[in-house]
Amino acid sequence: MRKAIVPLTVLLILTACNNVPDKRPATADPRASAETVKMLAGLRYAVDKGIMFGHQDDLAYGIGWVSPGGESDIRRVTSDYPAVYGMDLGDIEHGSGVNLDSVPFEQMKAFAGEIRSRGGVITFSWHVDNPLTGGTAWDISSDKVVSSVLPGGICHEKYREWLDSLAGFMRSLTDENGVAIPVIFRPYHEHTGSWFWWGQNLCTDDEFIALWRFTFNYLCGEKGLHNLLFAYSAAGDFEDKEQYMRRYPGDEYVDLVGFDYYQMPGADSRSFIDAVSRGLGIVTGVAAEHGKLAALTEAGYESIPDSTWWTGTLWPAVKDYPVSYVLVWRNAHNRPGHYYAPYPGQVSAKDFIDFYNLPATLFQEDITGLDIYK
Ligand code: BMA
Repeated sequence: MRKAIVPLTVLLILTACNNVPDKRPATADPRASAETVKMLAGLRYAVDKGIMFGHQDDLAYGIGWVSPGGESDIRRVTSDYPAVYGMDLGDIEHGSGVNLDSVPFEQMKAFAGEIRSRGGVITFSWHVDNPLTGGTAWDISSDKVVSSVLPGGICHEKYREWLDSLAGFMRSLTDENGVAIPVIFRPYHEHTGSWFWWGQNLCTDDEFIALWRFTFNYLCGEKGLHNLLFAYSAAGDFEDKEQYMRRYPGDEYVDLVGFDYYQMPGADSRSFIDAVSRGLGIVTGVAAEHGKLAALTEAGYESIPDSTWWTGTLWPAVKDYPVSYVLVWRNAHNRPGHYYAPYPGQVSAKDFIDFYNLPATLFQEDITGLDIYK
């Protein structure tokens, strides 16, 4: 026994001296379920194989169709599903049956089971209403909202109830054996912008961090949820690493770091490539330093008017970075022109197939082989 201990001690000292970041799949939640720990390890492994493609509300609706069919615009174009599926929990806080975009939560639950059985990855954002004013997530009329939900604040009890409702939904996500499905939870996104009530100019850094930590501790502690990986995701216009990290709640509260970036109408491809590359340079650096995953948590070009956007703009922007996934936003069925993925006949559909065929873009069939849950 003693003989074994000495070399191990030496090894530990050497490792510490080398200052090599610890690459073990340690989840932020120290009591994360075995499946969640495995998923984090699988996601890390997949980064070496390529970049997973994700799509918001992929199974819920698309251009010219609305579920219950379980269709997918990505599948209609490529004959394959995305690897990552985004969904939004906005309105779960009110115990509503449908989210802010009218997707039934029962349907999301069914999709989660389906996605899990295919080996796909699920990520939830939360466009949560403004608890102080009763407005939407975009109601920025008060800069007291975050402080109002913190312990001692006038909306604190209400916020706990909202989290209870969210926790109930998260807990209901189980596979065919009744095992909790691990998901990536991405609350309070785009916090470096000032268009949501938790944004840059709407609360102090300390308040934001307190909001994050309270939410994490309440869900993983009091509510006993252990199937969550936490994603910290800024708006794409952050200036530098210092600004990116200013509201970082700490390594014990985060599993994945990312940001959202869109190509605006009229902006050129070069500016998108430059901005995304610059952001990924910073965020993948942070990820490496802190032992986290990195992702382009939302991206896109509304209506995709550029016929070679996928291989000519998106891919050059991301391909050189160790990124877990890139998720494009939703294909609204009831808001003309508000779509970010191609559909059959769409001007960029052919280029999307070329993008799909690149060896380093990962879709469902690619990750089935990797089995990130094992
Ligand atoms: C926004 C738009 C809105 C939508 C919201 C939440 O970017 O797509 O129409 O309600 O996301 O999904």
